[in-house]
Amino acid sequence: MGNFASSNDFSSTSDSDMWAISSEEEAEDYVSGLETSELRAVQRQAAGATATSVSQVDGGVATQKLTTNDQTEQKGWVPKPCGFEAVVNDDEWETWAGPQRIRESKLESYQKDKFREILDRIFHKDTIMGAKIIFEPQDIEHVTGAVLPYLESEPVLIEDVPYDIVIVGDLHGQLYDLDRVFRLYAKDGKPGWECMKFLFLGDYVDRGRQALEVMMALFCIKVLHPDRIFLLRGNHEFIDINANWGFGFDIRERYDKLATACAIFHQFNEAFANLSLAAIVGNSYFCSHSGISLAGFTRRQLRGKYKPIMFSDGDAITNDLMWADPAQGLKGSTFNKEREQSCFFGFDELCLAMERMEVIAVFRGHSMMQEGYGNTWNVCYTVFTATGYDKGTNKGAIAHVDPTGKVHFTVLEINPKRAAFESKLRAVEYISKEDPNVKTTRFDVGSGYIKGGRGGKDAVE
Ligand SMILES: [Mn+2]
Repeated sequence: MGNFASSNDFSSTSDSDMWAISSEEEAEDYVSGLETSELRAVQRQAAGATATSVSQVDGGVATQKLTTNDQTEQKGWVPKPCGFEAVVNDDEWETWAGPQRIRESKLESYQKDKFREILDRIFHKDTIMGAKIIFEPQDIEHVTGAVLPYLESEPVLIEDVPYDIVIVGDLHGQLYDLDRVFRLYAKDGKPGWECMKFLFLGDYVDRGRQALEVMMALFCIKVLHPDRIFLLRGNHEFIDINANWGFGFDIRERYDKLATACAIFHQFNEAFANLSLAAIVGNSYFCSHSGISLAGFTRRQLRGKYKPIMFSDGDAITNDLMWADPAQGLKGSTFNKEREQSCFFGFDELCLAMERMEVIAVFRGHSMMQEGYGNTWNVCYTVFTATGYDKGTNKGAIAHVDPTGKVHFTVLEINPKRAAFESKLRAVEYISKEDPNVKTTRFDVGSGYIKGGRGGKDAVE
């Protein structure tokens, strides 16, 4: 600006000017496109603005010259076209609902049979009782590959999820709880997923024994019924978490070849990176794994986000939506020491967030609830579906948002026999891993090993 002022040449556009018009023709086109009065207005404005800033630098000398000299006014700075057209249409942004969702299964009928076959194996009573399936690696590749276009087609924020839907919270590899949920809605010999819509709040893997079964089931259902089942992402669907908290070990344990196990692990994580972060049910209920974010929490902001998302701490919104927690009695927000990241939010922050997002209540998972569900301040509902989580005694729950928008919770009682059986299964595995001849069962899944891990027992849920 200093140089500008001392040269006193306000129309100066050197050849090196990056916005310079490249030909005479272009210049003429541009100028003739403006009405004379418009042109003058632009010139006057540009000159005036420059003069104001110059006068501060140069004691008003330049200002005097500019405002009194008509000739200078005509030589005033005119914006040059840069080749881009700035189309700002607020209405379009307000109503944009992301990429076009794939609403119908694109599978051929023989492919559908294949996926149904896999589902039959997963929901067979032996598997529900705890037997792990060694899926063919090709089948896993097939399923994780098939689900990708469906997940990719969904925006980061799915805004058009309808009423009459069941919201399912954290599962953590507990296939028998997922089976119970689907059984609740089975009708006329049809499985639950063909009779009801479901929205899952994430944390499908880690801790429990059958994360691979849970994930294969949910992905198979997604490709068969893309508009009946919605899968949101939890903090455990990030590779740095599920490499350490059970899922990675589970895969390593099932597949002898390191290269095979590694490929399977990455195929799942590629799909996870394309899971949506949040959904709005019936234009009223905001749903995400942790609840809300304190950063730029508007629908527009989330519409502007792209997948795949690789890291849960790469940006503030993702980090909050994966890790935050509500805190009774807290005013404002504070660092979340228990999770070692993100925040605790109080009632005032929640209200502000809901106002910005234009919703009336929030559904979240992420926190184990002794009764299966929690109700904070009558507007923030926690749904946790895994019963007896991590050898605990908690019940599980799901929420049904009925066709009129009313919310009903269903509690899954803990089954003591099942819980005892589950710990027995763990004990057997524990013994087998002591066998020096069994190289691939070195890690237990979802128990003792994890407690010694980083962050302590309750740091990750
Ligand atoms: Mn969680």
